[in-house]
Amino acid sequence: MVDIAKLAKTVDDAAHKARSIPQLSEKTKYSLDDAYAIQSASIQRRLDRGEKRNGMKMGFTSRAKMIQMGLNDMIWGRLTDQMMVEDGDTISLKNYVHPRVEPEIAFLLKRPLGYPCTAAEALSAVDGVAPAMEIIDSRYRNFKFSLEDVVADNASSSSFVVGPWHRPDTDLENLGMIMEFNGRPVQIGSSAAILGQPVRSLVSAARLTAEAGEGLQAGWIVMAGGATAAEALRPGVHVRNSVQGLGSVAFSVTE
Ligand code: OOG
Ligand code: MG
Repeated sequence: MVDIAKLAKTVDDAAHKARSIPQLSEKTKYSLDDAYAIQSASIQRRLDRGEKRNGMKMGFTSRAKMIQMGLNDMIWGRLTDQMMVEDGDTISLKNYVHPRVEPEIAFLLKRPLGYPCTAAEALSAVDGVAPAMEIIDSRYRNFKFSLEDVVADNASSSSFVVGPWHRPDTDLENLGMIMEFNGRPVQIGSSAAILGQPVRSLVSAARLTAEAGEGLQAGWIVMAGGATAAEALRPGVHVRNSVQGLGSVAFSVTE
């Protein structure tokens, strides 16, 4: 029997204290279902500390991300209010193990979204779309993991930052995305890299959360997944993601 509660405490403690741990699978054999149960229990520990659930994130929705991490299956994770960084704020590396940043698109839902749904139905539940960035921070040493390990670790979720909201009927099909460190482009991509079009990621988010018996809720933010490979953060960088037609979102990094 896999001790879900114990493994949930292990990943939650590592995230809470920003300390790296060996991959759970080194000592324990567990399934993908177990991994999502560990994730759910670890998020419950955060909710028990007073955090509020405010969304979900999709992972490995682009080829660039799959290639960078060597995994081919879409995954998802749970977001809380404590993970949210205000646009323009400064984060301290002290709160992370080895954070990386990736350019994303975010959706804000105005009503619950179940599954099955078409892309048009998914869009009709959207209140706004925004340029965004996710700060991922695997709790595993050297940012190395199996599919089960990364799922148990809440899909490397650590922080996310969302820029100005735009009307939900904004065309998201093929928007240029440029992520800069101190004004120098470090990753260049397109929203089309996210499953061909980010709305498909929202449909997948509806499917995966419905399969988990949760669904997507009104007021939630859905992060569609990195459009490019992620970049390691270092002290002194000012990070900006500019998305064609959606403006930009930024944050700074200190020691
Ligand atoms: C896993 C999280 C993947 C994305 O946007 O593809 C992800 C990782 O790369 O550590 O957030
Ligand atoms: Mg991501």
